[in-house]
Amino acid sequence: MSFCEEQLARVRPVWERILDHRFLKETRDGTIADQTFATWMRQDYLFVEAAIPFIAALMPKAPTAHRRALGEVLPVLERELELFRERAAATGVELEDLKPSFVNHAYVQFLLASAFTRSYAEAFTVLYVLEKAYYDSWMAVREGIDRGSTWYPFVENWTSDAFKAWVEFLAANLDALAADAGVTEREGMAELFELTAKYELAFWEMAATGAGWPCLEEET
Ligand code: MP5
Repeated sequence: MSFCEEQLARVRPVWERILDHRFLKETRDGTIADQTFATWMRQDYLFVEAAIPFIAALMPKAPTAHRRALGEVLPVLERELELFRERAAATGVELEDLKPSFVNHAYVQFLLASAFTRSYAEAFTVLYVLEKAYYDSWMAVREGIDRGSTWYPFVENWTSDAFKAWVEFLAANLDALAADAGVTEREGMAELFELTAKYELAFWEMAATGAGWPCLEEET
């Protein structure tokens, strides 16, 4: 069993709760409240903005063979931000003056801390899991969503052939990094694998509930 398969099997209870999340089911079924989807859009816009420095911070640690692929993701993320702005303008969602929710803030700090303080293989694990989670999540939405849905362009973004190929590239390279890792580093990779999966679940829950900061809901 490859490292990815082994870890996905280990975190399966978390992964199943991601794929079973009401945010995804309601988006798929067209019953999601516009406000709820808007919460996700606003928070994920901030998350994607933060993913750019996360990728950039991986670069100095990356093996030479990974640099080109990492570099090519940066314009993809900029185009993704354009997609958010285009959908926001089309649906009247405000993307100005956004503040991260508690979960989003913690997740982004975790991304950056992983890139800056952990090994390349450990930080690369975080990248794989967050991309794989989005691929699987939006594939679940794709099974049944009306192609004319206002939100369909997001489904297309994370279920495209190009995105699938990117996730497969990440999986193959994560397996190779794990094969070269010593016991301690592999344990670190497994720890970050699980934490990232838990953050992904927490992110859908935050989007569905609109949870901001504990005790300070008005500040979101
Ligand atoms: C992704 C995302 C996918 N946009 N948001 C969360 C919470 N997790 C994963 O990352 P990307 O960089 O948009 O493909």
